[in-house]
Amino acid sequence: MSQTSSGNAEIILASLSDEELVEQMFDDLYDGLADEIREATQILLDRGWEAKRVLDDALVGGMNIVGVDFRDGILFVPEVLLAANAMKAGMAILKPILSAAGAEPVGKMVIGTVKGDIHDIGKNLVGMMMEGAGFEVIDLGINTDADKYIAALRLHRPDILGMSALLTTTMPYMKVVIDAIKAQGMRDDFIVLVGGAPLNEEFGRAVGANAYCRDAATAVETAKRLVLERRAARA
Ligand code: B1M
Repeated sequence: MSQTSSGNAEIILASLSDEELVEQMFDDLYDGLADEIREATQILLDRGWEAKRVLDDALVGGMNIVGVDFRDGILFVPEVLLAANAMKAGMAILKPILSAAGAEPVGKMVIGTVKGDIHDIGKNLVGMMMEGAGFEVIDLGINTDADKYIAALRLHRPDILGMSALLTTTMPYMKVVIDAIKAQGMRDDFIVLVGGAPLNEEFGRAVGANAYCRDAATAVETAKRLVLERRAARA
């Protein structure tokens, strides 16, 4: 049973309808209430919601509201950090379910947020969805420089390199990484996928990536398709 900070009234999350609960999750994400998000995520799963639906309709939906108010100067960094933490609490419950595909890995991906950038929610989401689709994912974390990417590519020999950037000031670093990989004579060894809110297809082409992925689902589809094409071409 949880109390939320919405007003002074105690709200029993389990007593809410699905629709009310999702609305309440939007409020609780906004207020950065990790315990409530954890509990509500579990309630929706217990009610038979698919993990992907909880993620898309409740968590990502709520985070979009936070993003708009952050953009408009209604929320500030500390509040957004709390919201991000609350989202992570929900994601921690969903992750093992989304990743439960098991079986032989479909392929391997090294992923990281580029140098100068500490946004990792989208990158983590992509990693989770890729794991859910059967890929092995090696996550290099945030603020990843070219040397770290290259060391990981040499060590893990993945099918895919994934890079994430959320800032217009950090997205050009993707080209630095791709140029560094080219300089090492390794560019053709990997599929390079890029993503992040400020990017688009044109940018992906301009930096020399194989594809730009607008969201986690697109990343999974694109990764599967390109890995299959590459294996077919090499067979
Ligand atoms: Co930041 N921030 N932030 N922030 N932040 C943005 C990105 C911003 C758009 C907000 C705004 O002004 N509206 C703005 C960037 C503006 C710009 O560059 N044009 C911004 C800013 C300015 C900043 C700071 C500079 C603020 C400051 O300090 N003054 C600072 C930067 C610090 C740094 O990185 N050096 C900063 C800090 C932060 C927090 C730390 C407070 C926090 C991050 C917490 C964390 O990640 N652990 C934060 C947050 C949370 C946001 C917003 C609100 C939400 C981002 C997010 O998590 N979205 C964001 C506003 C917004 O985007 N609406 C904002 C949810 C996530 C699921 O979506 O990351 O887009 P997204 O990922 C998607 C797709 O893009 C794609 O798939 C994902 C899932 O569908 N994708 C990939 C992403 N990566 C991929 C990689 C792939 C494939 C697909 O590889 C294959």
